[in-house]
Amino acid sequence: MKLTNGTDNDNPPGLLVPVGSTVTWTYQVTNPGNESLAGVAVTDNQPGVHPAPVLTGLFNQGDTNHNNLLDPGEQWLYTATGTAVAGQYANIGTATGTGTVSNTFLTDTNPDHYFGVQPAIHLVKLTNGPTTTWARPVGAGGQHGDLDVQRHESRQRALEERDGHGRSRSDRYRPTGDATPTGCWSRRALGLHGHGDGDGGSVR
Ligand SMILES: [Ca+2]
Ligand SMILES: [Ca+2]
Repeated sequence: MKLTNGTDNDNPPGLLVPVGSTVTWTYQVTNPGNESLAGVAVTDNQPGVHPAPVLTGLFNQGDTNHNNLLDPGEQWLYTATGTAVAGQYANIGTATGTGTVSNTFLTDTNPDHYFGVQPAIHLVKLTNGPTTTWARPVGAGGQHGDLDVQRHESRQRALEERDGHGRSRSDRYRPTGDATPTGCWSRRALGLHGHGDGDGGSVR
């Protein structure tokens, strides 16, 4: 059996790990038969992943009788480490050994998976954007409909709020006798910049 950070993940996505963190793979090799095995070795299919035996002295930690044979009931350990990459990752461990009586070559494989997570955040800040499109009222009487009246009043309030000297900028730019019957002032008279002149065009 092969584990990632101590957990078994035969199927994706597997364990979630931070990108750049150290990943530890553990390979547990057992002998479910009744014949001792010699020449036990473990490999991994991913380049750069090299399983090494976990030793106690000169013997594998699981070689309890210190005979260098994987006997029934023993569990030998191998381990390898790597650095987590982003996204889905999979690798397969392979254990091999040979029966000491039958001389049969045996092999077994086990996969494991992790998913490297990488946090991110993104912000877009705009000034003077996006462009606002004003709809011309349908069926409104006169040169200015209700929407136009609201737009002019809103822009006048904005101008007045920006004036820090107690007088309305709209008053300063408001020429005598340029008012429409609805109380709107022409864009040119108010010093506003934009397309159109109260004609329902785009405002920037
Ligand atoms: Ca042994
Ligand atoms: Ca596994």
